[in-house]
Formats: sequence, C-alpha cells, structure tokens
Amino acid sequence: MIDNKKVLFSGMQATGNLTLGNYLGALKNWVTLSDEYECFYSVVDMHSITIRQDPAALRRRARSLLILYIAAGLDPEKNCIYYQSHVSGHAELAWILNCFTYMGELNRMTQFKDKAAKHADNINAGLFTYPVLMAADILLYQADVVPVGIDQMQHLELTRDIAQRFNGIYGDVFTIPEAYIGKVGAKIMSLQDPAKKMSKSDENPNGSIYLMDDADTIRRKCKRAVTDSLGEFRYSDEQPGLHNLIDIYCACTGLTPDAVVKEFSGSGYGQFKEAVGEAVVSVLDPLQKRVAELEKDKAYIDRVIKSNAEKATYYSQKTLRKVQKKVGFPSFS
Ligand code: ATP
Ligand code: LTN
Repeated sequence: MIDNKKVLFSGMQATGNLTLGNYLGALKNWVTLSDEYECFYSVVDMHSITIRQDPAALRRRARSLLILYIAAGLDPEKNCIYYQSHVSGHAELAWILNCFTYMGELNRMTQFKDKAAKHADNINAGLFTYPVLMAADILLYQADVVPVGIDQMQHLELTRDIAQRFNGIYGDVFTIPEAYIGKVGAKIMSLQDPAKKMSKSDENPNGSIYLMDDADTIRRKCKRAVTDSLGEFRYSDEQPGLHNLIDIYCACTGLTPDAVVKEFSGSGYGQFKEAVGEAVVSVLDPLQKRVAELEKDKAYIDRVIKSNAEKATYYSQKTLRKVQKKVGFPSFS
C-alpha cells in the first residue's frame, strides 16, 4: 500500500510498432485503473535486449513508448512512468530472485520456447531468465495487481510462486500479486487471419492496425478485413472475423455486442466495416495528435523521465533494502 492505495505495476517492451491490440488489450485498461491504484508503468527496456537491438532504434522506440503512455491518458504527475533501466533495483532484485528460481520452472515457460525457436542464433541466458526480471519488476514495488493480456499469465504465476517461496523462508517480505485481465479487447485478432492474435511482430502489415497508421490506412485495413460468406450479422464464434470486428467496435465505442448486432442487423458487412474504420479513427486520431504535441515538448518529457525515475528509485529501494537484509547482506553501519 502507498498512501492507502493498492499498488499496480505493468510494463511493455519497446520492440516494434504498437498495434491496436496492445492499446485495447493493455494501455486502455491501464488508464481506466489509474485512478484507483498507485501505479507504476515502466518501459521495460532491459527486457528488450534479450533480443538483439539496434541501440539508436531502441532509444528512439523507448522514448516513443513512454510518450504514448502519457498520450493515452496516464497523467505522469499521478502515475510513475519511467524507464526500467533508470532504476538499478530491478537488476539487483532480479539477481537475488534468480537464486530462488529453479531451472525446471524456467524451462517450462512457453514464451521462452517460442522466442528461442524464433531466434535460434541467440538463445542467451537473459532470454532464459526474462521471467525472473519480470518478477523483480512486480515484486520491487509490492504490487497488488498487474494488468496484462492473457499471454502473460504464465509469467505471473511464476512471479507468485517465487514470492511465496521467498516469503516461506524469510517471512512476509513480498505482496503476492494478482493478474488483471480486461473484459473487452483482452485478445484482438489479426484482421487477415482471425485465428491469430494481432501482433506487432506479424509479417503481414494488413493484419494489424498500428497506432500510428493514418486515417486512410486504417479505413483500408478495416475494409479489407477477412470475414465470411454467411452474410448474417451475428456475434458468434462461427464467424471469427466478424466477431473480432465487433469486439474492436465495442472496445472503441463502449457499446455492447448485442447493441451492435441490433444496429447493423439489416446492413451488409461492407457498411459495418466502414463504421469500424471510423470508430478506430476516432480513437486513434486524438491519440496521434497528443503524441505529436508531446513530442515537441522535449523539456517536459525530460522532466517527467527524471522525476519519475527518482520516485521509482525511492520505492524500489525500500523493498530492496529489506530483501538484502533478509538474505544476509551486510549494511553500512
Ligand atoms: P510481440 O508480437 O512482439 O510478441 P505483442 O504485440 O504480443 O508483441 P507485447 O509487448 O508482448 O506485445 O505485449 C504488450 C501488452 O499488450 C501485453 O500486456 C499483452 O498481453 C498485450 N497484447 C498484445 N497483443 C494483444 C492483442 N492482440 N490483444 C490484446 N492484448 C494484447
Ligand atoms: N513480459 C511482458 C512485459 C513485462 C511486464 C513486466 C508486464 C515486463 N515486465 C511486469 C507486466 C509486469 C510482455 O512481454 N508483454
């Protein structure tokens, strides 16, 4: 607890261009939760280097991501928005937690298996211990809740296991965190293949709407989205393409699937796809304008980066000192 508020932690990697899936599945929920909790939102650049990165590109993308957090509606005066690499406690706690995590546990992680298969030429130790750094991120701030998409559940379970193991040995040191999975938009699918998750690493750019796509590109991608030949306007698992478009429309407008089916039941898919395009544009257009404005204000962003890194350092040190003492490291005095 900080000031009588429960603590929330989440983060995103600055790898690739963010998609509408990242926004509707994660960022949008972060904004909704930000009033209720004391929030830490990190740009997890230390996780990014588990895959080889171009240094200049990583720096540029990390800054854009941090700006996007603010543009999406997270007030940096109230929410701690910072770079993971600016707070040394993440790496220090990760080292300690590495000594409380079993090889067998890490071997079971499906994200490790996927990424190792994708990057067979660089299966480094950091990729293997990635989930331990993620556990350190969360436990360092004694987070109660961690909003993520469904794909991160396995890492969150491991975080809870590590925390419980540590507490079992040393007493109540860590808060045991819970995952928060949003109801709408928890899994936005590809516009070209509704069986696949919309993903920033997809090779087909038409499957994803990128947050920085211009209005015409968004309209075109929606118009070309794969649907079916049934021609009936229903919200059904048998029509996954239409189902996904209805999910996107609902997440953008706040309407329920029932209301959408009622509204469009007499119309063709073409007309609905146009409405989806307009709904997405009306969400992303103001976001893009705020990004452009914030990007101009270099001094403001630099100030946010510095003051929030200090705030994160302050809270992280509280936990780190406690942990160091518990495991037997000597103090200065
Ligand atoms: P990659 O394609 O590089 O694996 P990604 O697009 O899956 O990346 P991440 O950086 O792993 O994105 O995820 C950032 C956050 O966005 C996570 O909380 C994740 O669960 C969420 N997320 C990613 N894709 C979607 C999606 N299609 N629908 C809903 N949420 C998503
Ligand atoms: N592994 C996550 C990103 C991430 C994260 C975290 C999410 C790193 N540390 C802590 C929540 C809490 C991902 O790939 N999306």
